[in-house]
Amino acid sequence: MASEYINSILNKDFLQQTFNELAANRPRNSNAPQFSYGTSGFRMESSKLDIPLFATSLITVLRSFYCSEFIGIMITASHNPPQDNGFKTIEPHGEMLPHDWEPHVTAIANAVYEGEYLNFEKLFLLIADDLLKGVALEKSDLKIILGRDTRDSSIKFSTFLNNFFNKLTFLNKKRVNIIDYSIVTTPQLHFIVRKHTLNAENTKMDLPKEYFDAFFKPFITLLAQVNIQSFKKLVIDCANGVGALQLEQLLPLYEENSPSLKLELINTNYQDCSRLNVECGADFVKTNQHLPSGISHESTIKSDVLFCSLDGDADRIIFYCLSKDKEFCLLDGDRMATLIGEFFIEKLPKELLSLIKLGIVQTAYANGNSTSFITNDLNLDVKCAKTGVKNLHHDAVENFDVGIYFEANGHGTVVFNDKFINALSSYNLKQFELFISLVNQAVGDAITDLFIVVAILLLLQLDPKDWFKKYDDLPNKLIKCVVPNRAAFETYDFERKLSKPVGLQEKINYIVAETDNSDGKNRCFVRASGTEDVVRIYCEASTDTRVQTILAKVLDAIRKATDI
Ligand code: 16G
Ligand code: MG
Repeated sequence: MASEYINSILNKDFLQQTFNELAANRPRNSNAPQFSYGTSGFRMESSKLDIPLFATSLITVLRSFYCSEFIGIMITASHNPPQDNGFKTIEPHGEMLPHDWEPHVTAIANAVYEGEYLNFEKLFLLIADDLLKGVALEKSDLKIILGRDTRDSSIKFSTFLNNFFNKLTFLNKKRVNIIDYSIVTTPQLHFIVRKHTLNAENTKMDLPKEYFDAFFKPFITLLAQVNIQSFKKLVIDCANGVGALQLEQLLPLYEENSPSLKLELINTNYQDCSRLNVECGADFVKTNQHLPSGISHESTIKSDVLFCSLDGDADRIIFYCLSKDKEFCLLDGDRMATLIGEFFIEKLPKELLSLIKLGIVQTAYANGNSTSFITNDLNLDVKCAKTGVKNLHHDAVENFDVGIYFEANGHGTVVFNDKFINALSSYNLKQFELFISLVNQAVGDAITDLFIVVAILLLLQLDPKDWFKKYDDLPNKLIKCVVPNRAAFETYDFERKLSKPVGLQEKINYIVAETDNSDGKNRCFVRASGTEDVVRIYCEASTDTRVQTILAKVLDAIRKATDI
């Protein structure tokens, strides 16, 4: 039985002591949080994270035994404010925790919170029996890779994890291998966990070198082949996060090659964690639809500048430029997906395209006009997935030979299968092959997405302003509403409709239909956030006034339905 083996290797005194400390620290009030491990792991105010950290650590032990490979833990709260933090685990090939394991992490966290020590231990061992059935545990080692973002609290959590794994088991030291990569971007950690697995490498690698060799070198080679005309300067807003640390290492290497495209890094103060994501970064720019702080006047007056913003852990990116009239033009995830789709259509021979399934995966948040553009102008297949990178990733892999997936908020990448790679190899398309080596297929990655977008714009000789003019976004707005219990909001149809609270969807349908909808473009949906204690309301329509009208009425309907 797995539980007997796990039971025999646990350092129970240490586990009990850790449990006691956590139990003593947990807040005692009637608004007890119900923890939930969702698409982006656990994420909340850092002082409340001890118990989720404990649950994440235990499930990582089980997962490492189960896979008999390295499992990663990333400590980050992405675009959230500096006082927040979070954890998510990374699978041996760079994926996220399998969906069916999520309830077990949630169950452990909630059992600890309730202070159910005996039940907790029983629960943990039961989970072990359930999940590790038939696994040859005696042969498995405990192999864990750690990474963290630049938050002050990340150091504390990382120290806890190093300690915890070293003391938790009675396994012989040789069988406990913890590699700490310290400050890294989330996609870098996905990349390096995968690399350890593929190379069967048990010792620490030179991460910056491995990562830059994989993605940055081909980018430089490609730049040397193109005539840089469509824009001359790229301003990169690093959100005062880990992206700054990584890109600062890369900049001197980039400049050695003196390309005529200038790179400028702004918001690079990752040493001061209180500035992380403040007035800058991908989420700030996407939500507020205006420039972040830190952009020089000179950059705003020149016409040949492209801007972009990373988020706090550099797994998403948003581009933008200024029109001739200096209006802000947002080039979001929808625009990146359509740009990449167009590039594949333009550069691949028709015959090759006819052999493969090329398509785009979006979420309900994709602007309706981007979806129409994909269907009507690009003639590509488009699928809708539930929010969360792993849902889009899954659908892209399942449905397409080349699957381009992006959330409007800038999370995304491209995945190719062997059928495509084999088909491509029978054509002599060296530059295209170089291009696809820029793609981090493991997970959406702000730095590699940056290389991809810049490469496409240069290869297509496309001015960012012309990229923006490919289609017009429908006016839209995303707002949030605090409700007593967001779990009461259940959705179906890829989150586009509510099944609960009962009756609310009918009201939303009525509001959407009664507001002038002569062109049939009105659309509004409500879903519970997976990262904040709120529900989100998205609306788009042909005019701002319609958007505002619908949102106000839907907000009112939510308040009535939830008795606020
Ligand atoms: C997380 C997800 C992101 C999603 C967002 C939605 C990952 C790596 N990140 O940041 O894909 O768009 O949550 O947040 O999966 P929400 O549930 O609060 O709207
Ligand atoms: Mg992020």
